[in-house]
Amino acid sequence: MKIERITLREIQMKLKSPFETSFGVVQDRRIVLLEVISDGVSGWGEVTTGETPSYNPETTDTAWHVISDFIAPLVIGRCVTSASELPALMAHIRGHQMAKGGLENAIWDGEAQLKRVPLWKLLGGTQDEIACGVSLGIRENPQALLRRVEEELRSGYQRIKLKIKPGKDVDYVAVVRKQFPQIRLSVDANSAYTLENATHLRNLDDFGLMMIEQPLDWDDIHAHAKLQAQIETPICLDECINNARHALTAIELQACRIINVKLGRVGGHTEARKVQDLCNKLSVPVWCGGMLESGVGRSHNIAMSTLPGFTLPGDVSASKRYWDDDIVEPEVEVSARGTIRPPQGSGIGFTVRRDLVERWTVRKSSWNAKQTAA
Ligand code: OSB
Ligand code: MG
Repeated sequence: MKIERITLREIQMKLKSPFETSFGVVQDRRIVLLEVISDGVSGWGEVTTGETPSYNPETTDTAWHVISDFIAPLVIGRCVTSASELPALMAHIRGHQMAKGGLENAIWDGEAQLKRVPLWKLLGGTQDEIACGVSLGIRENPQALLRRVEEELRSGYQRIKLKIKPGKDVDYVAVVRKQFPQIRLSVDANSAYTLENATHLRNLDDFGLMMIEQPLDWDDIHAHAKLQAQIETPICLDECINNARHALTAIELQACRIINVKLGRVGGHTEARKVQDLCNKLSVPVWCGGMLESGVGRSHNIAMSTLPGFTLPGDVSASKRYWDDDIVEPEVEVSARGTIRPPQGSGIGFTVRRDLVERWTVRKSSWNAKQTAA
């Protein structure tokens, strides 16, 4: 495959309602999309950075900079036999996994189309129906949260994840658990606590949670090992795991019992596949996390979720939970039993709505391979 053209753009999309986590509130998304033409075929990828460096160090603007100044000039005009060669090509660029992942995933989409297979099958996916959960932002009070939980359960979602932070944790979980003793329930702290809070966090052990996600510092695997030894609730790492080596470290140190895989955070499908493969071999369940993606990122998440290690419901939910209009056709829909069937069409299996993408684009940049004699 020759990488013939790269188009980088930023689009702005407004979430239907503000989403609050322990690190802040977001409603106006600034999403970076990549379209890569390989051998005449167009593939799409999404850079899953936040607008601010509060979840991890990357942002919309750092991704724009790194792709414009380093990644696009490096890969334009290159010939590769598979998208899986991209990580090695970009290895001397340290970090910036989300920027790299957006590009690599666009090439995966193109590769699958050239091979006329669905991306999920090209990746080695085996599940033709994936289980979906939802992530609920922090609310003003437990009653408001309860109303949201009821709504999502009525839609069929198989697992409810509550965002928590100090002062809005145990009481909120208690109210939800009392009303719904049987549901699969988990919490996500996005690094809002320290080891000194271990005694407080132990109160969560009363609620039969599936997991507590990333309670401690975003880059501190060691501290999570210390906490896991003091609480019964399984720890799931999100922010801490940027590659398969980190996953191995965390598992061997017993810092977690579950891992959340995000395509952007680990740098694309190639590394995500390694993480799930390692975890599968070591019997550590994984699930697909979300980053409030548009339909493009969501479609890649669906493909990844079909891999054999993804045994727990992911944060992969319907387009209509986030957007009035999504940029893919058909929109991502979730069945009444809380599942998504990956599409049968080639590539990501969703069509990008170019009219909407164009309308919402606020900046755009392109690179073209030099013409070479055939
Ligand atoms: O920690 O999983 C997280 C959103 C933005 C940043 C971090 C996280 C999240 C979510 C939302 O939990 C997942 C989604 O519905 O896309
Ligand atoms: Mg998380």
